[in-house]
Amino acid sequence: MFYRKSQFRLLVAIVGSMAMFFAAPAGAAETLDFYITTVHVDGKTNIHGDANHPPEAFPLNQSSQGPGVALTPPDATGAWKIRTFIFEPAQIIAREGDHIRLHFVGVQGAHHTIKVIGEGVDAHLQLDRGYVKTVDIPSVKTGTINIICDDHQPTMNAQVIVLPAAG
Ligand SMILES: [Cu+2]
Repeated sequence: MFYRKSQFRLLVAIVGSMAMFFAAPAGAAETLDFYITTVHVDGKTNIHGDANHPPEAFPLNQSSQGPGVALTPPDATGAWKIRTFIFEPAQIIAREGDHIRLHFVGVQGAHHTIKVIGEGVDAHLQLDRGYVKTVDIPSVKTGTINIICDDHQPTMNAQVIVLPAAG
C-alpha cells in the first residue's frame, strides 16, 4: 500500500491513540476533586421551653469537650445552645495513585487552622470564611490521610481513606 505523508501521519496518530486506549488498565488512577466544607451544627432550646421545645435543663455536669463542642449557658430568657464544628464530608475514599485535590470551603466559623497529614502529605493552611483553599496531592499512597482543624478539637476531623489500586 502507498500512503501520502499526511495520510501516514494520520494513521500513526489513530493507531497511537488506540494503543493508549487499550493500554489503560481497568481502574486506572483518576484525578478527583473533593470539596470539604466547614460546618457548625447548632442545637438551641430553653430551660422554660418554647414554641418548639418542652423545657430542657442546661447540662450542668457536662465536662468541657474542647472548643469543638461549645455549650452556651442560659441567657436572661432561659435560652441556651450547643454548637459543634465538623467537616462535611468527613470521610473520602480514593485509590492508590489517584491525583486528588482537596478544596476546603470556608462557610461556617470565622477561621480554621487545618493540617492535612499522611504518607507523602504534610500541608498546613489557614482558612478564613469566604475563601477556598486547595491541597493538591498528585499521587496518593495506600493508607489514611488525616485532616485536622487545630481550632476545633476534638470534633473537627476528616479522613481520606486510600485503598490499594484496583487490580
Ligand atoms: Cu475549625
